[in-house]
Amino acid sequence: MIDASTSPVRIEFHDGVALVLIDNPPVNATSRAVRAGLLEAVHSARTNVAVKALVIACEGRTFVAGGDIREFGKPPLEPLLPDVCDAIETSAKPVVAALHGTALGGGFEIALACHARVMNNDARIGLPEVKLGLIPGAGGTQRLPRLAGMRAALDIIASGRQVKAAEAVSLGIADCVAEGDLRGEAIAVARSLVGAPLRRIGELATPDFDAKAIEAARGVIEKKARGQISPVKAGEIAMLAATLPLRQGLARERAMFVELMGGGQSRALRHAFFAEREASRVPGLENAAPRAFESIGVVGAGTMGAGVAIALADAGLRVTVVETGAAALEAGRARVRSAYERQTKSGRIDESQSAERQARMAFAEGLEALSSCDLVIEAVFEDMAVKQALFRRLGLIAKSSAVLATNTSYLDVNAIAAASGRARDVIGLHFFAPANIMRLLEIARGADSSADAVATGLALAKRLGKIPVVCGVCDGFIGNRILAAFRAQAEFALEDGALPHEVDAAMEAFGFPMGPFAVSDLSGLDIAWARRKRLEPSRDPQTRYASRVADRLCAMGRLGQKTGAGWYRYESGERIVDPVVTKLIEDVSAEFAIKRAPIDAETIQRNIRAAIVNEGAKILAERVASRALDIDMAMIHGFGYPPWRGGPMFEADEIGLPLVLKDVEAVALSCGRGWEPAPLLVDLARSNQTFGATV
Ligand code: 3H9
Repeated sequence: MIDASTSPVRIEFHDGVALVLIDNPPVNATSRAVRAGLLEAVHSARTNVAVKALVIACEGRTFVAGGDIREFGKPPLEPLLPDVCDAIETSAKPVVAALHGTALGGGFEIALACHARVMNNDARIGLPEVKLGLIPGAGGTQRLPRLAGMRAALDIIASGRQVKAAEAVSLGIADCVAEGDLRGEAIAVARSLVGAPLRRIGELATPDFDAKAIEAARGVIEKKARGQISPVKAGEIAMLAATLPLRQGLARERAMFVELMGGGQSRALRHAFFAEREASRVPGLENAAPRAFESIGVVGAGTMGAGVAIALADAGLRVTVVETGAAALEAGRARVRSAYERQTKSGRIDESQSAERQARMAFAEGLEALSSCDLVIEAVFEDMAVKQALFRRLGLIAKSSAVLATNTSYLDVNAIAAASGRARDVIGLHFFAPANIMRLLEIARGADSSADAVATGLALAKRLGKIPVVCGVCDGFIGNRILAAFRAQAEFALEDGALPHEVDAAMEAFGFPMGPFAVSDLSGLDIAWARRKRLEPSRDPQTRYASRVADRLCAMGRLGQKTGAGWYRYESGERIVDPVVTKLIEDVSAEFAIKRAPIDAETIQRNIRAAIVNEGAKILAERVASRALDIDMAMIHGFGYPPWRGGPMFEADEIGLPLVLKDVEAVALSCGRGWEPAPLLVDLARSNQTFGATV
């Protein structure tokens, strides 16, 4: 018997309809108490003659958003959700789901067990289990294909995407959209079902799906999954709905759910889920209140500045973009306009949204236009003298409560802050291009940055829907510093025996969306070249230099896709392996007496991975990052590290290397004196980064 005073599920009676209300903040996840409460509600309705029908609804911001992820990986506690769903579906009295917010995972599965679904206009449904390395485990894979057809179900299940109410109705998933009072309308629907034969999804005919279509669908899912298991398994199990009776299908679903729950990919994705949320809770900043911001200034309307301005306007903020001259300003305005045109053309937003967002932007010449802004973000040319001159003026022009942020990728935030004369107001806000798309936002905390200025950066990230990673000041912060170590390994591989397309293929097989050389061609080789030239005087001659080939490509004018050639050649947008580059690489190897030998994909992956982890360990040891999870988030959200691996530091911990990464002192020791090579990874910090070739 459930204690009604403590249960998160209670019942209200509305003239023959039992309104079952789940109240389990923050997102009404199906914890054990919720499952028990729901089951009890369905059972008690069975014997209560006064109850003719039931409606399941939720208090708070959303309908049930899924199984309780905090319970995952622990021994399952009864009653299990599939049994609760079973009790709902087999109920002799009609049960209707009233959906608001996001009915996800187990929440949507509860709704699928009901005999009808009523949605709020702005509600969404979805089965995001694949994003946690799982498949739906409470009937979703078997009921959704029966309800919406195999094609739509496969798309929803394997992608994990959220479906809006209008689409849900058009796919037959929702019975109707409530026009006003959701619960009232759901109660009316429930009443209308009393006495009529109930439509149980589990009893619907199995969906049509021919073998050829199955094969094609499997291929599409596999390609998109890029090494992630759960979308492929989710697709396979959902396809069983076409051939197996419900009970057998459910049993197969449950077995796969349990198997994946115990696997490494789900562990990694669960780590990523919680790390994403933990990233904004920075130790030491718990009591720091962000400064208020509504109006934001952006200095510079180049690619980065325009992208930042778009991200801000998209989030409903007022933006003033400034440039130095009329021509630059007009070019910036055109850049923003064409970005919005692309978005409307592709259907991401409609004309009125585009107009509304652009109406929030003002363009002005001269910094004086920023005097009333709450926050100013600088995105000008990457040059210390230029940035310092700018901050000197901003320090005087910006209002005293304003936060001043630099979007520098590599320069010393402390030196920029000092120029402003008000270093406590200055932070780094490092966006990644395209700034309106990429989710990572590095927030660099200078030596004198005040806690409330950093908290303002965190609040901005939340407003923009970005993942914030707070870091200290160093060359490249977290992300670009690790990228440099990654790229160095990739370039050593070339000199030692591999070719760009082999390295790219190895890293794509590892799970990166694009290999490092393809990325380099896409973003252009010139920025890194300029940086190398800047750092040349301080380069340690004892350390192996990675970019001899890259330097020569740049000198040849091969700056990547924009010049039609870089690490590859480009013809009609197609990437082609170029014999000129192969010859150049072989010449460089010969010139430096490096005996080339083939390098297999596994070795390339292992060494690049080791370089990333080693650099991450140093970053922790130097306290540039305060937690390993910040490094994982930077790599996943800024650099395409496969999320199903959980990030490099999580992965290193999983395989027992480097031992105690979270313990900064131990990392400092291991970095300084070297740790024993682990079975999978080698310590490249000690071996001077070679692939074992003769150097
Ligand atoms: C599943 O359902 C399996 C079933 O098929 C089978 C079972 C047998 N559990 O994201 P937010 C917490 S798999 C526990 O910041 P938003 C979250 O950690 C599950 N906790 O809010 C955070 O806590 P804190 C399928 C959860 O408004 C707080 O809620 N479902 C869960 O930006 C607020 O979260 C999913 O994968 C959970 N399921 O976004 C849905 N969900 O404040 C995952 C959230 O301590 N959740 N929390 O950091 C989401 O996508 C978003 O949270 C949601 C709200 C869209 C719901």
